[in-house]
Amino acid sequence: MSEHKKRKLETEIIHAGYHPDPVARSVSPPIFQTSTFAFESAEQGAALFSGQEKGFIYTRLGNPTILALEEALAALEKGYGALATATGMAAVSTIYLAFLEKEAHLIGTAALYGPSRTIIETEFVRFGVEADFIDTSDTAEIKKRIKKNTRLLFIESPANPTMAITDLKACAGLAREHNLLLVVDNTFASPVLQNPLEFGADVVMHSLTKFINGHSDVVGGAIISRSQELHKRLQKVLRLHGGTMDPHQAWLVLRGLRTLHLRVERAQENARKIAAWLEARPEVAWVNYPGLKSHPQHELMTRQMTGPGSMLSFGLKGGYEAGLKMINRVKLCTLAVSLGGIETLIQHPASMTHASVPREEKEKAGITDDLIRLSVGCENVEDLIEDLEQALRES
Ligand code: LCS
Repeated sequence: MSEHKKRKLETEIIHAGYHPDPVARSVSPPIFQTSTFAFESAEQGAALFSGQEKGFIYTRLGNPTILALEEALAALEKGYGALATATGMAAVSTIYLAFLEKEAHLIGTAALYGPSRTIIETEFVRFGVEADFIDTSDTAEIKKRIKKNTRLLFIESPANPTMAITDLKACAGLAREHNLLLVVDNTFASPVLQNPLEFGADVVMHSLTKFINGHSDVVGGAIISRSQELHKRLQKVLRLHGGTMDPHQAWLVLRGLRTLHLRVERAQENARKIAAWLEARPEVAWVNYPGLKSHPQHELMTRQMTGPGSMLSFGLKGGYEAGLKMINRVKLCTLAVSLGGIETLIQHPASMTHASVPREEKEKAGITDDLIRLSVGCENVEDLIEDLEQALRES
């Protein structure tokens, strides 16, 4: 990202989507906590429903507080438009419903967030949808798997929890060549570190629960599209199946969003130090962190991200048993799933976030039993290292 773009982003994070209301001129946006909006006349109601007139009708179809968040997200991801959803999984299911028809084929990153693949393998399979979940950091392998009925290339990069990185520009090239849609789950990077639409992706999604809200107190999701056509298609499906956001939820996410760059930068600084420290420890067998030279896609990360972020995973020489002991011994880090909040969280993906993925598939995706995931927060880094050290000492 150029200096100019970074400068623009840092100001947009604070201001995008804000339009002072003309009556009270409140500096914080109002929360329109209403399910429905009054029509001036029967004629106006009909005009709003037919689309002849623009305006709010009913909160599942749109609401000013939700719109403020959507405008901010569209600006940060440089998209045509954004849709806020009830959760990250509502964003995933809306995308699948909108673009997968009966007997369609999807290619996805093997190390996806567990439920993003489980919903295909246990639910969409009922409609004949088939999928190949593969190592998408290998572009040649993606090319081999493309079939006549392939519709979607669903990439998570960096991936949860292996931190594998996929070449977005190469994927966009394959998508154009084979007439597929490229969707990128950008949750782990956030718009501060990566803008997939700039590399040619068609649709970007987020679990807003993570970095964008950033305070582990709200769930939410978002879908940002490159074009009006894609946006309209997704909007239609979202409004019909009803996975929309609530106005109060949107307000909370918007409040969290306003400090996104500050939190991401501080957490990343901490993660760089912790990853280097872990890599040097005698008890540690391996560390997956895109900021380390030992990461297989370190060079690719520097081309498509502005920084490696604050998520990492590692394994101990003592394997699963030692890892379990360690995560039971931490005191400052919290043993919990989720990620991207201001506090440091530690968890065991094989038995927690990815428990729904069959064991054999987990192994293939690199989600081994010894893998521990760390979402580094914004605490003092020396305190975090002290905590990890005491937890490691007797593992
Ligand atoms: N995409 C990614 C990359 C995620 O990490 C998650 C949730 C989702 C989508 C789904 O979002 P949600 O519906 O939860 O807002 N990831 C979680 C995790 O790693 N631990 O707990 C949840």
